[in-house]
Amino acid sequence: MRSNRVFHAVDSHTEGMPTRVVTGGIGVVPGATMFDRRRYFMEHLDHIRRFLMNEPRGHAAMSGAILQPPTRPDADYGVLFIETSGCLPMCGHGTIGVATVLVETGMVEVTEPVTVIRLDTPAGLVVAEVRVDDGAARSVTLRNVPSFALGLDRTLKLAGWGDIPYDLAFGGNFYAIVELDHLGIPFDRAHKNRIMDAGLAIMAAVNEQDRPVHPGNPEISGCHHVYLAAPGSDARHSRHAMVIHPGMFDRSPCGTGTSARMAQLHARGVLPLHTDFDNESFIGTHFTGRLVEQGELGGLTTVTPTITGRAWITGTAQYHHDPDDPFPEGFEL
Ligand code: PYC
Repeated sequence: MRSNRVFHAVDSHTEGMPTRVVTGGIGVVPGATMFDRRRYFMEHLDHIRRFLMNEPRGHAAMSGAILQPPTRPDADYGVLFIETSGCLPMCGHGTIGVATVLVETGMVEVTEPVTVIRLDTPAGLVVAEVRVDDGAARSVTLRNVPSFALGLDRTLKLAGWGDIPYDLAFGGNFYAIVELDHLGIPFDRAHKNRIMDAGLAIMAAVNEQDRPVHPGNPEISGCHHVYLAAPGSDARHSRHAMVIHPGMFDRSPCGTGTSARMAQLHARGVLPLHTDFDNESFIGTHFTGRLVEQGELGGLTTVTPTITGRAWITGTAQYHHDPDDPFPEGFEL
């Protein structure tokens, strides 16, 4: 075996969605904060993301998290979230995967029945409470960053579909939220190609006609996620298909998407604080969300969500770079 670089990883899935937790091989990314490190990584080290996420080592729906020393004294680990489309400021399913891996590999001191892990993410401090029973991480509840509805009842001009009503909300990433009924497509995996085409068309139209910008950090902008709500969804239980740039479905119920959906429902006056919200993914897996605090940012009402979900370790791996490999950065098909 010949290799001139090796990355160590613990692979996991959170309610169906992979998180490749990179535990070694990268070193400390320069930057005073995790947001600075994310920027540095995107500008100088993005080939590592492509190596780890793209085929043949990953796949079109691959997702991961790079562990780092924290940049703040109140955190246990720093995290950079990576996927095939780039580096996210925050990722809910990824946080649940990271917390599960840290507990089950003993990379943090484990206490039962709850181990608290403080993660320094590009979007801010995220605290994860892991319910541990007999050494096993049974579920993770994370307290996400403040979330908000940026706009309700907006209209998109969508070629081939006409005028489509949508809401825009933030839950760590920006989400366009659209009722599938308005597109006339059944909520059925047999129609996944039509759902994907519609989601990508909505994403492109939002970025062209109404590109969202975070009021507290203009470097967080653009819409890469579209939440297509199934008929019959309400403020207690919502089923959806989540279309993610450049063209995949979230397999999990999407932590930042659940947060954005709850912020939207709260802004609509139908989801009060301290009320359970069940968000169901396209493959039928669940996160439970709750809004626990209200605040204000740039004139907008914010809500702080907690998200509870489960993850499982699927393997441990070393990913080698053979100097003769014709695909040192993988490929997308
Ligand atoms: O769980 O927040 C999430 C997420 C974002 C993209 C894929 N999953």
